[in-house]
Amino acid sequence: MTRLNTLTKGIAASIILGGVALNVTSATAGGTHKGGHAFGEAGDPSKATRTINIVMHDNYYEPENITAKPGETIRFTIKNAGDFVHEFNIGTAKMHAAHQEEMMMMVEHGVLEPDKINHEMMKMDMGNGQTMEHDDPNSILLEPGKSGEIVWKFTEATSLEFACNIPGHYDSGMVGQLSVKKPDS
Ligand SMILES: [Cu+2]
Repeated sequence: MTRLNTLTKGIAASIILGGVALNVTSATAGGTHKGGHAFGEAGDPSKATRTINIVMHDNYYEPENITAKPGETIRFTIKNAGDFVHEFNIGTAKMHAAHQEEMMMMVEHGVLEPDKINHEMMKMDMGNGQTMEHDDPNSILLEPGKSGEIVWKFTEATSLEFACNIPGHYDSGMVGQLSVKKPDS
């Protein structure tokens, strides 16, 4: 049995028994905590100095490269122009790898369908006060035709990725480079 199957069974058990804490959540993946990350935090919309429009296609982003400055607050407006559900998630490559496991479980449990998000299932308490809901300020999950926005404050110079962690999408090219650097470096 693969590790993933074991994790999946763990979730199913939590739902049925209403017990056992689940260790794999977006809140803990990559050593993050609610609302804050080493590379930044949820931004104050009134402090956003720039808006970047992102269009999500099957399976790539437009644009595929973004540059931000340390200390800058950016408003990202995101539109899903594809036929499938897509995600815009800002993080490190390591965070995305961890998130891909969660997304796989969501698909296996029917929470995520190729072109649809089962919002009611997402809100289901897994027995430890945690849900599969994606309310992390660094990510947004959109159904086909939907739009949304994220306001993020970048704090330090670093190399990040924006990515879609729905099974298969990252590997087929749904990832872009986001470099946070001082203007003259
Ligand atoms: Cu995608």
